[in-house]
Amino acid sequence: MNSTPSPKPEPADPSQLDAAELLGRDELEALQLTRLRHTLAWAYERVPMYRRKFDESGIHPSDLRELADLAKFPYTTKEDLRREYPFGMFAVPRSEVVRIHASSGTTGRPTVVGYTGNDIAMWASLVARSMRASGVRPGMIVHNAYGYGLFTGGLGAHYGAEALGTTVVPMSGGQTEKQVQLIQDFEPDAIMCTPTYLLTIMDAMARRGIDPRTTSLKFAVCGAEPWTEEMRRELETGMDLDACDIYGLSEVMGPGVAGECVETKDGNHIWEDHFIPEIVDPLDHATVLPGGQQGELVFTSLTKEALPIIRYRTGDLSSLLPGTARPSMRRMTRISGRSDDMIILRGVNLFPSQIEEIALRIPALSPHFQLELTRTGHLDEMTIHIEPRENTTPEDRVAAASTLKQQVKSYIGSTCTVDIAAPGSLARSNGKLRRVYDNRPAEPPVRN
Ligand code: DLL
Repeated sequence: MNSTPSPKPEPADPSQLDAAELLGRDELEALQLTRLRHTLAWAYERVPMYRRKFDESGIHPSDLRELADLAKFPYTTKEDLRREYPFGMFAVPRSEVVRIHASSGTTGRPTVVGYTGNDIAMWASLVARSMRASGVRPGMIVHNAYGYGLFTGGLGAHYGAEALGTTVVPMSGGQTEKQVQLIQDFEPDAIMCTPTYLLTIMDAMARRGIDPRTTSLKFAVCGAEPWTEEMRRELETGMDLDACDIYGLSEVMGPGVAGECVETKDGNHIWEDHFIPEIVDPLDHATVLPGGQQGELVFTSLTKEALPIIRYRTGDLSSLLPGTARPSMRRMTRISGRSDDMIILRGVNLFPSQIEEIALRIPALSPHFQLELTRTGHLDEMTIHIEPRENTTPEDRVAAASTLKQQVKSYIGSTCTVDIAAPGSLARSNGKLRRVYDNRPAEPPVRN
């Protein structure tokens, strides 16, 4: 059990890294070009949708001479995948597909993805790589609280944990009391779950009289939803562990497209030996933006067999930065939000993560909040329902509400109402937390 603060986390020994993590940028790009040529041809020859789209754009896989030529190929969207529901995107006979996953698909058909045995092995190796970067080592016990099932989180993390050589506890999401019990009993070194679910577990421990800083947990590998540096601090100090980010999406593979290094904690390194990232203008999609600029992340797979994905528009807003702990692999900045999660309030664009960032800097406020959007007449309104920290006085809470309102106005430019909710009254996360409740009528207001 930890009783003193953890020492500074150690980077992985270079001898334990995958060979590709140590390549120079030129060698990496040469590998990317070879793999990209193969993938474009593979997709064109085997998936009618790609053949049609390439032909319509007047482009052929043989037109790829250098990596920059990728920008001449058409994008793939979620709509393309939905149209091919269920198995039209597969580049191998269905009998060679060993696993199916699907997105939750809150609206419309879900998107279905498939994997060959090689795809599963590649995916497991990249989740293992991400976990190792985040401090997890062979021989550790890993408590996996990502949901098992069609969601890629549970099984993706599970296979990665096995590939790394850890002992995995396949807990899945939910049953929070049982999670707390098993963490007490099995003494895992690491936990994998969404950041908001880790918060739920942390609170459940405290409710049971367990100091969350005294458990065996030393590392958390959190992803699947946006979170902020403020949330990282909340989890790390509240549980005395190192929390790193992990990114991915089912259409591109699942968790492990990119992972964060524990020694630098400066954003996810994209595993560029398997995926090429681009940032494009989220409005016109025509322009590929240079390094450092914020836009929509687009990914191309380089080694996938069952579902090669070419220039997939993720809807996630980020920017690309040079590598640090893995110098040849670029990093992506934290996802500020998905383009479709963006709230447009009286002409101002905002993301729930911006509210998280501001609220968590106010000592009397907890990380438990929801955003409710309503419309009165022609005016959109946002109410932030947020729980206070325990042991705060009614005066602290009133003052915190007014600070939050002021700071949302000055940092984001939106006027809002703040409702200090009763402690424990807001829905808790079981996985990906829903932050926004949009109760505005479907029709946009008439503009003068
Ligand atoms: O959420 C895969 C995953 C599982 C990633 C476990 C990490 C850990 P989907 O359900 O297809 O796949 O959702 C993908 O989730 O496009 C992002 O909007 C969001 N997302 C995933 N990871 C992060 C992250 C999984 N680290 C969608 N930060 C993506 C912010 C994330 N958003």
